[in-house]
Amino acid sequence: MQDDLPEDSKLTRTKRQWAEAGKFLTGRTGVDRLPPGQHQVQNWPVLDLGSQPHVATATWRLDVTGLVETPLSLDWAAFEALPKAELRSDIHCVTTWSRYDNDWQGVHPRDLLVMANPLTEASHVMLSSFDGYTTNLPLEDFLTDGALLATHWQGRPLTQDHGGPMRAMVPHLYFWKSAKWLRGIELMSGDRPGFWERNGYHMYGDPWREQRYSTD
Ligand SMILES: Nc1nc2c(c(=O)[nH]1)N[C@H]1C(S)=C(S)[C@@H](COP(=O)(O)O)O[C@H]1N2
Ligand SMILES: [Mo]
Repeated sequence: MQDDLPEDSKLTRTKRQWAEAGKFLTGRTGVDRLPPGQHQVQNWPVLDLGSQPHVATATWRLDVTGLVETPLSLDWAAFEALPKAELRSDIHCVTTWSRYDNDWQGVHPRDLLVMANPLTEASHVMLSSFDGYTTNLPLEDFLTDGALLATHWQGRPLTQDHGGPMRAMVPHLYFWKSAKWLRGIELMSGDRPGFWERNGYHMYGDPWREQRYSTD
């Protein structure tokens, strides 16, 4: 037997990458799939600050600013020209509902951010939205395979109430980190609280560690 299989062999590395990626798979069954304190819903609740801005694609823009070599300001056509991705994820909202098997289409944040040439100091992002909402997360989390700048849900364009024409979707964090009607992405050299984070919510928000509030 190969009990001396090297730690860094190609095979071991590949398997390890699969295992790490498996953290974000949604194919798990049973209690493992539902984070602590959550319950499953079949509908898709709408949560916002009381306004659902109408954002026409004709005037839509997405800005990438802050610690980047090449600031970007894309119109809808430029955004549509980026490579498309599809993925399935579970939603976990801090208000305790979880919704399984959401099929999304959109653009991976990393496929956009690579064009902006982030500076090495950039460690976090602030997402800001057309309704004035903001939320913060580590750049690394925003660049994961699971994250999306989502334009479609279950095969249809994202409706206005759920953040259409485009929203962030970061399924491994509580859903308040997934800014609807996304308008801007600012790269920062440290963490800074967004709207809910200033109002008692956790700076990171991992549903599996039940990081709901800043006191957790
Ligand atoms: N722009 C914006 N994005 C937002 C919010 C908001 O009020 N404004 N609410 C957040 C919260 S608290 C949640 S739980 C989810 C809700 O998304 P949904 O309405 O599509 O379920 O959006 C998040 N993104
Ligand atoms: Mo939420």
